[in-house]
Amino acid sequence: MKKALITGITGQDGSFLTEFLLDKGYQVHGIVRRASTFNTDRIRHLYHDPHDPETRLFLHYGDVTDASGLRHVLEKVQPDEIYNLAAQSHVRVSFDQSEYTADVVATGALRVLEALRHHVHESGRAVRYYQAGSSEMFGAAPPPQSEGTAFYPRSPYAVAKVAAHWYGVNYREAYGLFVANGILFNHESERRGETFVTRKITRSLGRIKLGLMDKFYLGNLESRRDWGYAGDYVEAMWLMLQQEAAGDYVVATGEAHSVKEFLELAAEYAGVDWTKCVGTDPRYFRPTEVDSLCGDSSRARAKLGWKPKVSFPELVRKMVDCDMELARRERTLLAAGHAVHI
Ligand code: NAP
Ligand code: G4F
Repeated sequence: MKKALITGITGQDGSFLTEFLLDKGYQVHGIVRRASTFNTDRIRHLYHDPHDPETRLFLHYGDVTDASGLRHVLEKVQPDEIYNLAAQSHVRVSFDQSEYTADVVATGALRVLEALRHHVHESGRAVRYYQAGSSEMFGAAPPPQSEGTAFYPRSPYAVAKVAAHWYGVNYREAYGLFVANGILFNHESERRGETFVTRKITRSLGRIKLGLMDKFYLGNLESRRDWGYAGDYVEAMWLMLQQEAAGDYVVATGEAHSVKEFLELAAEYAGVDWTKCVGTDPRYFRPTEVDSLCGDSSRARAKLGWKPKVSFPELVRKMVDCDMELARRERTLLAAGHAVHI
C-alpha cells in the first residue's frame, strides 16, 4: 500500500486530495496544526477512530515552521509521496502578514525539502515531492501564461511561492530529488475558504436570498481569473508524481472571467438582484493587483493526460447550491433560538 503525506490536509485541496488518494488505495497521513478549536471540518467525513484496523487516514500534529517536527513525522510515516500544500494562502492577508507568509510559504517549503533530503539520505528510500505552486507567481505577466512565462509576482504571497518553486527546482538539480512543481490557477469548490472572492459571493448570496443578511462588500470587480474546480485539480497533482521524470506543470481551464462575471452568474442563478446588495469597500483592494490570469495547460494535457471536467457555469451552480442549503440550515437554527455567526 502506497503512503502519502500531506501538509495542509485540513485545507480545501488537502481534503479533496485525501479523498482522491484514499479512493486510489493509499494510506494517507496528514499534518495538522494544533489549534484551540477544531480545524478538521473538511476531512471529518473521512476520519475514523485510529484504533479501527481498517482506517487508512492518520493525522499528526506538526507545522511547516517547525523543522524538527517535520523530520520526526517523515521518519515515522516513511511516505512514498509528499504533497506540500501548507500555506498562508490569502493574497490580501499576505500584505498585512508578509514576514509570516514568507516563513510559512517559502521557508516552510524549504523545511519540508530539507526534511525530505535528510530522510532520503538516511534511508535510501525513493520519495516523490509535490509543491503547490500558484498562478499568482505570473502576476503582471500578460496572459496566456504557461511554463515558459517569466514570473512577475505582485504580492508577498506570490514572491514566497516563487521562492518555494525555485527551492524545488534547485533540490531537484542539486540532489536528484523527484520534485514536481504544480502551477495551479485558481480552483474553487463548496469547501473553499469563505474569505476568497467566489465563496464570499456564493455564501453571501445564499444568506441574502433567505433573508439572513441585506448587503455585502467587495473590492475590485474587474480582475480576471481562470477558475476551475478543486476536485479536478488534485488529480493533476497526483499525476505529476506518477511520471517517469519530475517536471513542472501549469494546471488551468484556459478560460478567464472577471469577478463581476462570477457575481452576475451566481446572482442570476440564486435569484438575487446583486446591484441592490453589493457595495464597494476599499479594504478589499490590494496595493498591487493581478489583473488577468488565464492559463495555457497544453503541457499537462499532453504529458499527464489531464483535463478539467467541471465547467465555469457548473462550478458556479455547485457553489450556489451548497450555500443555499447552508443558509437554509442557518435559518432553521436561528428559528430554533440557536446563535448563528453571520
Ligand atoms: P487553504 O484552504 O488555505 O489551506 C491551507 C492549508 O495549509 C490548511 O490546511 C492550513 O491549516 C495549512 N497551513 C497553514 N499554515 C500552516 C503551517 N504553518 N503549517 C502547517 N500547515 C499550515 O488552501 P488551498 O486552497 O487548499 O490551497 C492549497 C495549496 O495550494 C496552498 O499552498 C495554496 O497556496 C496553493 N494554491 C491554491 C490555489 C487555489 O486556487 N486554491 C491555487 C494555486 C495554489 P489550517 O486549516 O489549520 O488553517
Ligand atoms: O479569491 P481571491 O482572494 O483569490 P486570488 O487572490 O486570486 O488568490 C487565490 O488564487 C491563487 C491562484 O491564482 C492562489 F495561489 C491563492 O492562494 C488563492 O487561492 O481574489 C480573486 C480576485 C482578486 O483580484 C481580488 O482583488 O478577486 C478580487 N476581489 C474583489 N473583491 C476580492 C474581493 N477578493 C477577496 N478575497 N475578497 C473580496 O472582497
